[in-house]
Amino acid sequence: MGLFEKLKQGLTKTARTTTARLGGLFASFTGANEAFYEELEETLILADVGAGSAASAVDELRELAKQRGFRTGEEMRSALADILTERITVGDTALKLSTVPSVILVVGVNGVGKTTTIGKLAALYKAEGRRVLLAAGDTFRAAAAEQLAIWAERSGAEIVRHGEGSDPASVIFDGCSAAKARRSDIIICDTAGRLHNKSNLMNELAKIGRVLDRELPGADRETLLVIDATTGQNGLIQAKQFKEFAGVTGIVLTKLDGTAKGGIVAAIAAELGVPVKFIGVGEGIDDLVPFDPRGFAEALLQ
Ligand SMILES: Nc1nc2c(ncn2[C@@H]2O[C@H](COP(=O)(O)OP(=O)(O)O)[C@@H](O)[C@H]2O)c(=O)[nH]1
Ligand SMILES: [Mg+2]
Repeated sequence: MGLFEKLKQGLTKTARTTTARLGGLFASFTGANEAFYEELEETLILADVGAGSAASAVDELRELAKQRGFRTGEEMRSALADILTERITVGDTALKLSTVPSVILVVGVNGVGKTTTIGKLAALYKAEGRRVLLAAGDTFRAAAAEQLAIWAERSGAEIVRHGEGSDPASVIFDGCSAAKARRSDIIICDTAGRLHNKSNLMNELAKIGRVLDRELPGADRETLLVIDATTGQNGLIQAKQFKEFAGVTGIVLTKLDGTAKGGIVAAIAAELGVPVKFIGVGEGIDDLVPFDPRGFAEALLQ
């Protein structure tokens, strides 16, 4: 299956709800009037595009329609696809992993799909022929390292893990040593999404950051914040909290297959100014799609 098909498949729920309405709106288009724009804005808000983003996207479309004298629903649809594409294009969607080793640090609250995403990323890079090492930095629950070990086996990656309750930063330290000794191309660090309280979590992540700075100076590092799309606007609030603490370089938006609100991508990209780099569209090892703003906007409005 091609990436665009995967993307479309992942957005099935969004498409069924939103596209049904948008499709009807564009198909029965007889002329740009206020009722049309109002319904369009409402539909975008229902898809979780965010009230501010929806309003400004519709304003832009209104202006453009006036200037260019759009007459057909297809002209409107295609102009809206351009507008949404521009809004969700906020930076490079590719990961920068050019040093050996390079680091991917994966952060986010509990249950959003961090460990699963790491498994999918490991498989992706292994398929490109790279040596991948996973560091089991979520020591909060014994099951967490166990789950990561299963993904390591599935993807053919190596893993460094310690026992439950051990210091996450020391797991990362050992991961760095192992990566250097084994000449791994990419070390992917898992982290806990829950500690005793939020400031503990942020302190722990800062400590991990310092270990990486010290042990792998000059290494390319991507800090990916994982957000569960089904949590809608709550995910956006989490993202703001995480973004405050550290250099989040990209977002992975998971579980897009399980929501009718795929428009959250637009809200996240526009409001955080951090690029969405991957989207998760299922629980399987292949269900991670590099994010493509144009493809996404087209799939949303197909
Ligand atoms: N449907 C769906 N489920 C996902 C996706 N990503 C993760 N999950 C599921 O979400 C649950 C939590 O995932 P996990 O990786 O353990 O989250 P973590 O606590 O952040 O490490 C698991 O049941 C995963 O299978 C996705 O893209 N789509
Ligand atoms: Mg986990």
